[in-house]
Order: sequence, then C-alpha cells, then structure tokens
Amino acid sequence: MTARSDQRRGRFVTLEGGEGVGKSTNLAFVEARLRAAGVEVVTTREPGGTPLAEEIRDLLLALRDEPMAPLTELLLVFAARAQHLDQVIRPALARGAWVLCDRFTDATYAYQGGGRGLDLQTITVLESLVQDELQPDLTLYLDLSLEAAEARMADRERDRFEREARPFFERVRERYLARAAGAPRFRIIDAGDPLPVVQGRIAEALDGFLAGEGAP
Ligand code: Z5A
Repeated sequence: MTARSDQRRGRFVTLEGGEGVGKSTNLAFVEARLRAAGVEVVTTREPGGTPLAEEIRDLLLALRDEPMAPLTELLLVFAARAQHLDQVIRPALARGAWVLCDRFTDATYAYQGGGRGLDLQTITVLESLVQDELQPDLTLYLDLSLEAAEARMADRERDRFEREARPFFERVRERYLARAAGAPRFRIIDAGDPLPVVQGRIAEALDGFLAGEGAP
C-alpha cells in the first residue's frame, strides 16, 4: 500500500446503481478480481449485512397496507447502516481487509433524497452522525436506461421499492448521475452492453484503482 495517514485501513469499495443494472451479478466478479490481486475481501450489502440489519432490510422491502413515511424509511436505512458499520465494515477495514458493499449511502441520496424527495440536509446530518468521516474509496456506479432495466426485471416479483412508478426511478438515476459527476471516487460504468463487455469496463476501473493504491 502507498503511505497514507490511514495506512492500516483496508479500502472500501461500493457498487451502486438503480434496480436491475447488474449489481448482484457483478459483485462476485469484483470480489474475484480483488482476491486475484492479493486483497482480503469482505463482501456485504445494504440494507443488511448483519442479522439485525437484515431484519431491518426485511422491514424496508416488505409490502404492507400501512404506508411507510419517507422519514421512517430514512431512519431505518441509517439504523441498519449503523449496525452494519459497527459489526462488519469498521472492524474489517481496521484489520486491513477490503470491504466490497452492494450499495451504501449513495443509494440513500438517490432513493430517499432523489426518489422520495427528502431534503439533502437531513440526509447529510444522519450520514455524519452514523459514518463520521467514513466514505467509500471507490464507487462503481453501473448506469443503465430505465427501459433496459425494466426489461431485465420483467419476470421478478417486485418489492416495495420496485413497485414505484417510473418518475421515482428517473429521479433516482438523476441523483446518482449528479453524485457520480461530483466526486472523484466514482467510476461510471455503462451497464447496457452484454455482460463480458460490462465486466471488461469494471475490470479496467478496478485495475486502475488497484494500481493507484499500490495494492499487492
Ligand atoms: N435502498 C434504499 O432505498 N436506500 C439505501 O440507502 C439502500 C438501499 C442501501 C434493495 O436493494 C432496495 O433498497 C433497493 C433500494 C433500497 N431497491 N430498489 N429498487 P437491492 O440492491 O437488493 O435491490 P435491487 O437494485 O432491486 O437489486 P437487484 O434487483 O438484485 O438488481 P441488480 O443487483 O442491480 O441486478 P441483477 O440481479 O444483478 O441483474 C438483474 C437481471 O439482469 C438478472 O437477470 C441478470 O442476469 C441480468 N443482467 C445483469 N447484467 C446483464 C447484462 N450486462 N446484460 C444482460 N442481462 C444482464
């Protein structure tokens, strides 16, 4: 690793994107590529990643008659994240492992901020409370048109988020793209091509990052 003030800390890599862009499909590919580079990897996801946080995930995704208030949703997302950070992410990074996470706080800005319309400041306050200074080192944002994503998800049973109408997902994508344009940790991956092509782009982004980090 290169000399940095956080020399003992592993790196935090996140995979982001709207529904059906291929995050789950590509998670194992990213994990294998990092392991091949000699890195210890802890692969996890949000919401979830611990038994308690997975219970909160179930609450978030379940269909029910009572509508969930946007602020309730936001607080549940951050409650799950606080548990995940405490039990999995921070301990792994502290011992020098790399953490690979399927979604993290960029999803909160996209879904609860863009999708639900919650104000940025509320999210920022919770982010700072729960994460302190911790941010991903690298975020692979898989971008796909809504038409293509819908086609890929056509046969799926839909959870509470996936039942939202199209304008919701348009706002989610807009917010993701705006965030991706604003921070150097993002790599925007066009996810609209066949899987080998998409994985070629992911490999290129990862190799560039690994080279920059001086990883083994
Ligand atoms: N959420 C939130 O609101 N706030 C937060 O802070 C966080 C999350 C962290 C659950 O997340 C929900 O939580 C999520 C936002 C909310 N809801 N939504 N929508 P999730 O990550 O579990 O949900 P998801 O996005 O719906 O995951 P997914 O359905 O598993 O999608 P995916 O992982 O991106 O896609 P996939 O399963 O890998 O691929 C979909 C299909 O496309 C599958 O059949 C693949 O074989 C196929 N595929 C993948 N790549 C290709 C290519 N290149 N070509 C052709 N076909 C492909």
